[in-house]
Amino acid sequence: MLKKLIRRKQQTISTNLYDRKKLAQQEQLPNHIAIIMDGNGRWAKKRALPRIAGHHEGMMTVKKITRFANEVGIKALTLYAFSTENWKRPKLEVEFLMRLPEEFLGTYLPELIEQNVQVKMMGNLDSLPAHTKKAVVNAMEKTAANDGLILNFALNYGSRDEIVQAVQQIACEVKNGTRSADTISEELLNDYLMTKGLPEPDLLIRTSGEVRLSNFMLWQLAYTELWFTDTLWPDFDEACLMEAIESYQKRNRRYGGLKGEEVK
Ligand code: V07
Repeated sequence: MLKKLIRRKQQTISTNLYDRKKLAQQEQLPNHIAIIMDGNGRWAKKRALPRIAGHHEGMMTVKKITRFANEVGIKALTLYAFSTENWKRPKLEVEFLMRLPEEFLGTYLPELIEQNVQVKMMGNLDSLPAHTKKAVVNAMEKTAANDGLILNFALNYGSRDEIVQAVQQIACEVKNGTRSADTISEELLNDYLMTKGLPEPDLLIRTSGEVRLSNFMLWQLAYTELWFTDTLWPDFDEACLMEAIESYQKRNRRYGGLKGEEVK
């Protein structure tokens, strides 16, 4: 009896989610969602588990959310997996984190290929351990021709670093005479950032109750809707993502009568 009730409850939940998904698809969806996946350590601490258990659970959430975003019809999903600051963490924790891309891709790459997902990276890949770099480069190569969801991982990424390296490249061209300073524009800078070719995020999600950007996509988030939740990343699920999308659509509806420029 209890089992039956539980099953019925689960069915209601999934039906609701199904309906909400269909409803959301009738409106303008955010093309590009970026997520700061915070709260993995706190999730583990609450359960008296080591921090790495939280990171591992967080990786499972990445799979779940990628699948769902693809089903909904999101065009690009950028996930902040490792910041340039994260090297300061204890050595064993960093070593564990650097194994996660391999583990993730080892079990999930065939499904990503099958689902037509294109894997991309932004960040400095050259200073990653060789085994990590090999796994992510292989995933990018194997999915390069796919034209479904773009799954963009920020790995060893920092936004100020990104802007500095773009400016350095442009300055070099000015210095050696291949470019004149008056050709420097927002569009040009876009072309030198690691998000070249990607649309700007329409929606930024940060989990775990922190309300700051932590050096993430500072240039690209200029006009992005921001959505914060107290939910810890390992507890984040399909219903949470739907809630964020619905909130984005509600805000968009409110601005419905305005032209693009006025919205900005
Ligand atoms: C990491 C799990 C998610 C929460 C945030 C911290 C821990 C997936 C990846 C990954 C990266 C590249 C790639 C495939 C998967 C990952 C790191 C940490 C370093 F091609 N999750 N995840 N990478 N966490």
